[in-house]
Amino acid sequence: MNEIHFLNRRSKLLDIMEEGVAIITSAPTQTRSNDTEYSYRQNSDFYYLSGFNEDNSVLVLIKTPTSSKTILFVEAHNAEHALWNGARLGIDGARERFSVDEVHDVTQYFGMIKEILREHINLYIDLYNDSARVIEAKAAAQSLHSTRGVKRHIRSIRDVTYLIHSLRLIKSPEEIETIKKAIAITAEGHHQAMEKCRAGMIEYQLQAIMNYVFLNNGAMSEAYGAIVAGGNNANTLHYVDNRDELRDGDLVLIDAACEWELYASDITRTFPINGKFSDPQREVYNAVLDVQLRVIEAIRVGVKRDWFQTYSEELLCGALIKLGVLNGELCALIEAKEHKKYAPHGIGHWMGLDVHDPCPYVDELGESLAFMAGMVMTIEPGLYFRADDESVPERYRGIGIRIEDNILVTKEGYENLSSIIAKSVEEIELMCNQL
Ligand SMILES: [Mn+2]
Repeated sequence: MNEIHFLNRRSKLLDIMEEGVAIITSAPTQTRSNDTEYSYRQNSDFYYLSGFNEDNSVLVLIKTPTSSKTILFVEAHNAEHALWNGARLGIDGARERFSVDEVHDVTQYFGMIKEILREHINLYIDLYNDSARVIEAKAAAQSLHSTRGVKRHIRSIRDVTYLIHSLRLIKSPEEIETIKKAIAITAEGHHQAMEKCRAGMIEYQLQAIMNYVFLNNGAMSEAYGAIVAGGNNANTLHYVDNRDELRDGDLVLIDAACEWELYASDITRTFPINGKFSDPQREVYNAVLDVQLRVIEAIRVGVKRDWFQTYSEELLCGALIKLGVLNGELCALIEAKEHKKYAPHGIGHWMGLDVHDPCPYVDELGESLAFMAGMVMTIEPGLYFRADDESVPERYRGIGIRIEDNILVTKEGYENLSSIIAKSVEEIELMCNQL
């Protein structure tokens, strides 16, 4: 993504801030074991505003009644660090690459932030994730408060993330393109898993096939820990062991996707390990698919998210009645939340720089948000029938199915960004029997 996009985002944040200082910090590195680290993943908010991928950096936005200024603090180039870990961009490099007003060595941060805060009354930080640099800023504000001769003091500390997440809710055309790139690679991963799956393989071997496709196409990593769940394992919603054998006659549920330039995709497909749905599997599969298609069909600008959740629950409950899992009258069953036992999770979530984008679901008054063009959400209905659940007709026991696509709300209605991935019974059986 081009520097102009990051510049635009910073000016949008300055627009919705009141006068004051906003501090957004990079993610810390995380120790994996002893002296080795997890591969670095930037804080999504910091990346959204800076496009900068190094740790130990801070972005400061300053707004006065008449002007604004952006400052980026970065770690200076260091020969020792460069030898072991590769060169950092450094101060001159950052000045060249980023259109911020000033770039400084991060070692100057504490002294400079103290000078900056002398002039302001509002401080915007991540209230719920105090990083070392945020703690330093608070300490600077506190010491100014007890310094004689300082006329203005920080009087309110606000959450900057809420403002950033409100901006992140609506995706730009460039963000949509980036998400589409992630989905294109993920699609190939799912298709290869369908083609290469055989009874007797281990779940992690399907994960390995997908990860090969992700890395081989230049994606940096999975967007989240993959779920590869054969048979009854699909009924454990966050199953990530992925170490069981895939058995002939079972389904396998794969919830896995890659990240491209820090943007996520999030796709689930469920398919027969031997390439052919049994009758009971097809019945449940088509019930879930029908719900998914109808929910997607209802997406349009102006529909409230709450209505949409309710609608999907009605459809799932109706499907459970049709399958003979629930008996009774729809409204009464919904009222008693009887469907929740077999369809326990929500219909979907915002998706973007985070797989579960932390964007708001309600407005300032707590009212459910209505869909607007540019929002991206997952639609992922599922039905889960545990093998040991005697309340379920025997033919359906041990079947767990989820189908998940990534949907963009458009002016005209919606665009299914992942429509290229095999989904109908016919498409899936064809894909499974390619090789
Ligand atoms: Mn999801």
